[in-house]
Amino acid sequence: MAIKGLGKIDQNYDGSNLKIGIIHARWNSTIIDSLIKGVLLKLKHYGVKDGNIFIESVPGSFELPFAARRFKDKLSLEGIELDAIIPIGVLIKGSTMHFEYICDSTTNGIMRLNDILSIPIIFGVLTCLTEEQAEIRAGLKPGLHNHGEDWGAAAVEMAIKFGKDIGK
Ligand code: RBF
Repeated sequence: MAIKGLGKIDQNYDGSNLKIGIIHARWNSTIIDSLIKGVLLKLKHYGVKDGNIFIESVPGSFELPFAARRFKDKLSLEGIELDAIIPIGVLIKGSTMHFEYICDSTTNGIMRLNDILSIPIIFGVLTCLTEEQAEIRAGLKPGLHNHGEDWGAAAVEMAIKFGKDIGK
């Protein structure tokens, strides 16, 4: 099975001035942990400092859009202005209709945040038919690509190209 990534990055980005928020669900935590590792690997690769990475968790993916918005507000009150947020969730199809509803509301919620907030909100949600599919996409099997890395790279690129500091 071909696991595609973002392709070759178009510039060598310097993320050393960026502040990035990661908000993750706790459902399917083994897979989530691997995706977070992938995100952190790429953020660090682009020079984002440890102290400029802010991590918070929520129970499940449904909570991600609301929490991402409030997370930004909360940090803002502390004088921390995020440049991008990466919400991370793993949805695995079960025997109820919950999968469809949660996928739909989470995806729409994250998309709407991109309109509401002035910073890029990355789509760090896996929607999988099986646990094995999710493990493959999270790079939990040897030699496979971890999609978390793509989300880290996308956050840096989007924050630099289209983030809150454009035109300053
Ligand atoms: N949250 C996830 O992040 N991934 C899931 O696969 C997932 N499946 C769920 C299946 C059912 C039947 C229910 C009731 C909830 C599920 N949730 C899942 C949790 C959901 O995102 C949310 O945290 C809870 O519904 C509380 O608002």
